[in-house]
Amino acid sequence: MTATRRGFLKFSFLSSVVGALTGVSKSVMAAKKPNKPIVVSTWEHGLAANAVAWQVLNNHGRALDAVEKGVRVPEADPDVRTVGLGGYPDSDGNVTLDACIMDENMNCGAVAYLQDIKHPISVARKVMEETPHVMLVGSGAKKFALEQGFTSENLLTDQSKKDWSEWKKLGQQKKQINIENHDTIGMLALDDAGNLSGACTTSGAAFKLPGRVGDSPIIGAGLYVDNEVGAATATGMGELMMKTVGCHLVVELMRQGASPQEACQKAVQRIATRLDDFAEFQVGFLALNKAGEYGAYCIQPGFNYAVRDISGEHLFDGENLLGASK
Ligand code: SD4
Repeated sequence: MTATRRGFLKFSFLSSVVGALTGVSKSVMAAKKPNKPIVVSTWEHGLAANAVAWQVLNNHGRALDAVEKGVRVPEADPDVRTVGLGGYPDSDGNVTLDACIMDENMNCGAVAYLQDIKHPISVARKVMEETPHVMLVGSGAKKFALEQGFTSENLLTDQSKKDWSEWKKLGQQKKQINIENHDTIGMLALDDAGNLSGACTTSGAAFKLPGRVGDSPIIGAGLYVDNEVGAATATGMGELMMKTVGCHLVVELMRQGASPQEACQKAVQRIATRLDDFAEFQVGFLALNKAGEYGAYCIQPGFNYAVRDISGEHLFDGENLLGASK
């Protein structure tokens, strides 16, 4: 047996013993050198967002700065229809935004039902850094944003107004299941220093009941980061993630040894075994661990996610429960 092979076997044996003792995933142990820096995010618009996050990461910047800067890209893009400017309004025609952010030290900040402020993620970061609280909502969140120097602007674009008027004309009573209107961005990053952070921002379910808040600003439901283990974010019909505290579940599954891919799959399976109506909705989970390994899983075909690391930029279809990938 060659020395290299003996060395490898010894490493594998030690890895499995240490893994068994500490509960650290085999895949984490197997990765000798973490794949860092790396950023992952939901949907195709994640490509442009990742590109901006990558500039921060590639310059040895902090994951927290990367995810904030990254998700500001779709927030400012009127063509991304369920985030920030140009997002679909609620059933009364008001654009209301939800967002949260979490760093490597368990610090987190969130805003919900925020109106007229284009970058809810940056307000969420201010809540995290400038207040003793985790979440501000509605008029209080807006007042805080204005005090922090954010400007008030109309976020209802002509296109969104038109779509809302048509929706009203059709007299659609049933809230949309978010299979088509799914542009929430959740982003996770691992920086050069080996620290994880995440961000999630959305205008929520299109034409939602006024006052409705989904999973995206709820720590544990739409986003969770534990710097010892990994991070997860979600997209789709928020009520399902809220009922199962989905992203916290994904991170805890990784803590128990699941790879990011397995953890996302198990979390979707939990939804499928607990919630009778799950097949009417889309839910997609995306996860990243400390080794820079990532994975995703969803209920319906159609969910994709963007990855940027030293190997370049990639767009992958998420594996799904109910059908083949598109
Ligand atoms: C929500 N999860 O408000 C958000 C919507 C979403 O892709 O993710 N759309 O329920």
